[in-house]
Amino acid sequence: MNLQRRALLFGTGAALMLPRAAVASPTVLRAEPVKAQILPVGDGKTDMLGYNGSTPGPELRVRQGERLAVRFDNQTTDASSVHWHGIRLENSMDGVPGLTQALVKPGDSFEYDFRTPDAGTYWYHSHNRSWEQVAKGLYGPLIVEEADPPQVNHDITVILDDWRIDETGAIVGGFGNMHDFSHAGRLGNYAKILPSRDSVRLGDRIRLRLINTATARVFPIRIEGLAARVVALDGMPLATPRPLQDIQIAPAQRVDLIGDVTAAVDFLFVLRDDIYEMGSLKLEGDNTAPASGPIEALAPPNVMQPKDVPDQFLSLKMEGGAMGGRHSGEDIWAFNGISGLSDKPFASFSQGETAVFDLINDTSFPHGIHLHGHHFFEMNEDGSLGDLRDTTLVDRGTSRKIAVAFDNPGKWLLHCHMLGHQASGMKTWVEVL
Ligand SMILES: [Cu+2]
Repeated sequence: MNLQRRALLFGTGAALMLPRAAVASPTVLRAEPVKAQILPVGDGKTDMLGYNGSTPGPELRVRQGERLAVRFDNQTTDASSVHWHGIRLENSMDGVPGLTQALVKPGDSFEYDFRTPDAGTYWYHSHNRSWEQVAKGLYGPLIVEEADPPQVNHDITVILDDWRIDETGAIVGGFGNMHDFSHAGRLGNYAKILPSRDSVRLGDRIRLRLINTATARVFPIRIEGLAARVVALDGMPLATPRPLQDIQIAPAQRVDLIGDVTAAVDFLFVLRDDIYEMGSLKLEGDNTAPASGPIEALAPPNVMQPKDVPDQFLSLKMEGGAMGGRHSGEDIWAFNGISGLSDKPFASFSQGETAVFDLINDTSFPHGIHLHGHHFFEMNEDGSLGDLRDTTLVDRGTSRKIAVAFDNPGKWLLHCHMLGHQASGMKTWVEVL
């Protein structure tokens, strides 16, 4: 499906602002039907799902090490659950129906209560029928603040999303159709940013927390008007901030930037033969006392390092889909010939064990592989440890090794975060004993 050029080229002023926690994070997250202004103001509103009256749901903010206690109240007509993406939390709070908790039926509630060990940019989303519930709006940002946050004029959350929507603003149906599942997933025909504020001053130093909440879309993004460095990926600080270049951000991934505003900050979606404006932060005034020091690294992550010699070496082959080879799984997609969750885990680890996974993409589509409850290192060609992430994009016909130090006991999902792929077989689980 082609992107609607008219809808994408809406320019400035039409940004939907993210609802922001005013003082403290709410203690209830109520999933319910909402109306949202997804199309530009003046066009129709969209019937969606949200939390506490809005989609995205409220931005939850806690300090590193604090507990987040939220009662999830399901006021929708479908069973649901909440997954706290990227948080290394207790297994019983991970929000995966059938693996870590029971489904939360309509009218029922569930108490989530967990510690947030790592500062950074995270998000929460439905983990039941997620290809539909996330696409309809059941997600929101979760920000864990550093004990000593970097000095910036504004800390701005920027959600990137796309929707499959018609001219009247109605979400197009056909969730879970075979064509989407077997190809790239449910790609939207309309995309834009949802920033938590829509203006900055010339000379401001700002932090941007990019979150791709789309169910299938990989966004190649160019940001103009900002002299910035990348300071964190998937919540985890980089040892050395990197100069900002075009960013590829897969579903569920996050990128944190800190930079100085040199013009209106434009977010450009770079397609093969075209560039779309996804929105911008407009300029309002000058900062007469701009920050001048270098952009420094955030405090290093406190994640267990993998051993030099892994305890286990595992091969995880992504198979199936359209234009893919045969496999023995019973659904569209499979890992190592098995579709969906088996009774037995794909692998078991003792606490403290290191595993290296070779993620082999033997399909015609890219996949963003997400491990619950842990972060892992992408490994470089020479075997050294690269970026620390919770979701890694493996392009079609390529492979990537990741190294994981398994230190969090429980049953953890390992799946493709193109949510239609997950729904049609590309998922498994591991156990840490
Ligand atoms: Cu996939």
